[in-house]
Amino acid sequence: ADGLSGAPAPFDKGGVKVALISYISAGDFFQAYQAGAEAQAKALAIDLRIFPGRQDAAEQREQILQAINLGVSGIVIDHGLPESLGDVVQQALDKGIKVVAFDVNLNNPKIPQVEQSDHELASSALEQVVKDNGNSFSAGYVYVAGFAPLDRRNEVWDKFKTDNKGVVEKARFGNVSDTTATSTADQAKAVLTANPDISVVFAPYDEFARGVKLAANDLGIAKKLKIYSADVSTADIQEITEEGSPWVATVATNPAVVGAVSIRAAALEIAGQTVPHQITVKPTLLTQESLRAAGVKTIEELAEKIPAFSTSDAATATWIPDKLF
Ligand code: SR1
Repeated sequence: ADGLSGAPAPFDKGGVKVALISYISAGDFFQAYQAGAEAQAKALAIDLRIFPGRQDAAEQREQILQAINLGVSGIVIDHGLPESLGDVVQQALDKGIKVVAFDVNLNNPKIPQVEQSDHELASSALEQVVKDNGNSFSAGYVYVAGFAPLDRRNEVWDKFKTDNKGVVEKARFGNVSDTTATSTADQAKAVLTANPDISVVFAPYDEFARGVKLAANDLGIAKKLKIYSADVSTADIQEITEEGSPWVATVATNPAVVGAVSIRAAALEIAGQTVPHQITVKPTLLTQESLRAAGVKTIEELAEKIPAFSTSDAATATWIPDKLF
């Protein structure tokens, strides 16, 4: 295998095997995250082995054991349920394999944790909610417990309600599966029909927001609803900016950048270089108004206008190529 000139061992020789083991593969966010990881791995001459996620904890455990048997030098774990991963991850660490976690709290000082600053993400979205709606309204909230980023965003939502007594959460719903958007749409239809006074929905995952928008359009109530989310993709930009869309703001990173950062963290660990325990990729507020005004139609166009969407200074080193998009 060809190595990377000027890189430390083992990257100077090439052929370093790294596994990317995801809990979820469906949806724009996870596809873009994987694409970013692949691009960064290619730039580092890493032999990246991708294990697709099917929201199956037992399968994810099995995949970690398979990666150990493949003789990988590093494993990136993208989401998952911490309670089902601890022992197999420990087996990897015991074999000298470096592990990086994205959005799953593995609570181990040897494992760098990558996240998108979820508290800041949720706070920024809720600041926009108040700007647009004041602090007295009936809300719907989309949440599924057990996913680290959603749990962190939920901490902010809970505090927001405590601080703003005029905000009444009328209904809480949500579903994470391989059909998150359509299943959430079915739930949202029932919720919005039963609670016609809901004027704001906080849906901090783009698949949730897409589901709520679908329901609002089907019910013909898009005009009287405002949806606030996390995440962005080319398809999301289209849905946010289209005429009459109730999806009015999102707070997001470029998931491809987050995927690249995760691989860089693993590479630094494998090379024996310092990696901070907490690695954060900061999100940016994107309102419907700002996207329309900028005439942005794709995530690539966003990356041209906002530097944080093309690269991050997290987990970099002079020997690591980081201009990928
Ligand atoms: C089910 S968890 C979904 C979230 O994971 C990533 O953090 C994305 O931002 C997405 O919102």
